Amino acid sequence: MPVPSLPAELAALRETAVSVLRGNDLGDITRPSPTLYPHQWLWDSCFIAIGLRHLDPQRAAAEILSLLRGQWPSGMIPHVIFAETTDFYHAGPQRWRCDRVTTTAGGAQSTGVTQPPMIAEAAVRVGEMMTDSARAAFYRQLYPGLLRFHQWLYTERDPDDDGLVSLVHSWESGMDNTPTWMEITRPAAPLAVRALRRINGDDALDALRRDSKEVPPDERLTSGDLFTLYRIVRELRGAHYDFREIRRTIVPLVQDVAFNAILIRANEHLTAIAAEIGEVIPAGLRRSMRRSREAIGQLVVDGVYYSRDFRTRTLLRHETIAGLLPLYAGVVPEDRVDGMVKTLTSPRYCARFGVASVPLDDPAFLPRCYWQGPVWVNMNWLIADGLERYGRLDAADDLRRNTVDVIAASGAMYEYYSPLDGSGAGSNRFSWTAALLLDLLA
Ligand code: 9WN
Repeated sequence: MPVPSLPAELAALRETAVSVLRGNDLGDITRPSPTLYPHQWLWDSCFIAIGLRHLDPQRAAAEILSLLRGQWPSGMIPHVIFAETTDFYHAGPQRWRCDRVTTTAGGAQSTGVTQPPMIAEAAVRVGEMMTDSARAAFYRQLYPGLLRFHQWLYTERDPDDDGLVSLVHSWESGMDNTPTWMEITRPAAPLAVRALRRINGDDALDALRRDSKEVPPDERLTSGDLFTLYRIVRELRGAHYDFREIRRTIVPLVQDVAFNAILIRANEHLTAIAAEIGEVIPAGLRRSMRRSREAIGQLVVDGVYYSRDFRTRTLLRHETIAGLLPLYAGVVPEDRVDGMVKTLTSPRYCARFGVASVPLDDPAFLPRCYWQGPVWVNMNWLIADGLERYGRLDAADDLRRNTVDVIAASGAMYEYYSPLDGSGAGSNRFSWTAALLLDLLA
């Protein structure tokens, strides 16, 4: 691929991004980070493919197709497919008892939950870089598995035909400790966690955690929250990952607004993929797709989109970056768009370095703590795409420029950045930051 002509500083940054992706390349999958995430993650691989397409479209297509190796007979595509590497990840195969449950059709070991369905978006972006015949071949390989995944999302996770699919773990949202999820998750804390915390405070719990060697623990989930997420994994396994059983347990069930927005957009792409290769989307799925576009309108109050508790159908009134993704889905009525643009470019969301994951005036806001405030490059990318879709080109350009600037300021591909001073945090050499930078510079 020809390298675009860039000023020297950006050309060097681009080289850094390329070297990060090469360093994290494990063959036909890319790990998100060399120090924190040694396996394949669903939505990471999609963002990674969107960047890799500028280097090697076939390799980018392989990144997407490799997700199908993990597909379960039910149609689910898991959020992590475990690589055969030394496992230093805190929620690896042992946490999921992969030795006892072989679940994927291809025999790969995986988690039992999914992640935002970015696959169709990534496939279309990669397809844009291919010849017509190569694209058709790629789509034909991908389509059957991708169709089953979208069907599974509705049949399994939207049992009452709401048009909104429910998530069973905050890891499925991709935004692990976002305040919306933590509030609904905390009541499921294990008894031992509550007892230990009462007797010895959080220090005793901190001593037990395994995930915080690379990153200061106060920049990640609290230990209590982490152990609660592990407990939910146990509950899900006990319920055989079957939604009809899960809904009878203590597992929090959320109609997550970001996940559903991404699904709505993915449905459009899946429809385009099917049309291109002469396939017809089954009528049942077409009905669900239509219902979703209408149902997301039930999540808005006073111009703000929220996630909803599946059991009580009450809105979880935490304003976060997740509520901005209906722009990306293209489901925001025109008369509401300017209000949302004003919000996301206001000091509340910071704007200088992109969009903060939690507004600065939220009591939960912490500038360097994971999904509790930092700016994430994938979120900026999705929101900029939505702004462009609505013709708000200046706002989209500003957001993209600010995203490149925040990466350029440190010269490093961090997992996330402080919205206050742009400092990098989390893992360095993080793949989707590198990949989406390549896309922004193309
Ligand atoms: C759990 C890999 C993943 C991202 C998520 C991010 C983080 C994992 C973790 O890392 O989640 O899936 O261990 O915290 O929140 O969005 O896909 O980069």
